[in-house]
Amino acid sequence: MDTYDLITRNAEEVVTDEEVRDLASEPEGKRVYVGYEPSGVLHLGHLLTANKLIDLQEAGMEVVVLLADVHAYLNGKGTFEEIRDTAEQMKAQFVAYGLDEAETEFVYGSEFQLDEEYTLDLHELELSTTMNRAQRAMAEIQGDETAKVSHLVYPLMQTLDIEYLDLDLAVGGLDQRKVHMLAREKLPELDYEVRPALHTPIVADLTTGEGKMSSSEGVTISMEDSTEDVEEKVNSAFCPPTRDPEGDLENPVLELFEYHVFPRFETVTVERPEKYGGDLTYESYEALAADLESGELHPADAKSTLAACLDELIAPGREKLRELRA
Ligand code: IYR
Repeated sequence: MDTYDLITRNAEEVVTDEEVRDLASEPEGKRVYVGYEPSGVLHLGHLLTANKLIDLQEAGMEVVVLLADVHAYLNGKGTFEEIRDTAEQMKAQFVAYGLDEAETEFVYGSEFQLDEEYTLDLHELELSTTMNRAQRAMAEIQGDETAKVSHLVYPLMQTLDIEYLDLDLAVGGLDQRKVHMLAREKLPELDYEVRPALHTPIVADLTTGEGKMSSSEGVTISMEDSTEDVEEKVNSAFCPPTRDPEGDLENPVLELFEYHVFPRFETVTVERPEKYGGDLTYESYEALAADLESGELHPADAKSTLAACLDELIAPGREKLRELRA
């Protein structure tokens, strides 16, 4: 796969394509990051951006994972001590999942976000950004709670992170796009460079095929799930044999194959008894999706294969989490 295709595979959008093509022409040593509010257990939402980081590492880029402790604090996720503990566990799970510890720079936000220079830049941004603009940037991150002043500071800090971590590309789920657009507008006002952004899709809820899969709403799969939990959740997933003709509903089973399985497995084998046609081996998501659509691959067989693959992907992190909690 060529470098641009590897960098952008499974991305929902890149801003701008031209800037990302530039990066792809000389990826070595370019710094890219995802920031995560520490949370105790990684779920598929985290793993989707982690898959992108693994692609970018493979493309020769330097990967930075920001453990955004100050951001989590500003977003009401607990006391600072609780958040720090959770961040340690989160880091261990990322490493177990496949982010090479030696090649990945894990940074706590509090390591640089409390410095004087950062703080003064932050105040400058506070002065030039309307409350309305900051609030709009946070709409998809903040949840239902009434906005606090902390929620307005949050996207301004996320903007500065891109400069202070000396990044060439910001990566995040589509829910981060408004913050990244704010950053593109604001960084030049402080005489800092504009950086491109790459956004991964938001995967639909497992059971309904609607909306957004996350740990707070709907059903997701996390590092806490046992093999049986994974099987049960995948078995009850929405999986119409053909994609919805109206296009409103996603097929979450296919999405998981596309965003979670094929990026991490060279081939996927569906085991079937001889009397049902024997095993099927796929080298690409497209081939599997076509067979599901044509009826060659039964949804039940697709699901059992998906459950086995997801279980294999989360097993090392699940083991790590067990150790940490023992
Ligand atoms: N807003 C992210 C967390 C976060 C991301 C980045 I990129 C930062 O620089 C800081 C925080 C979230 O919603 O989890």
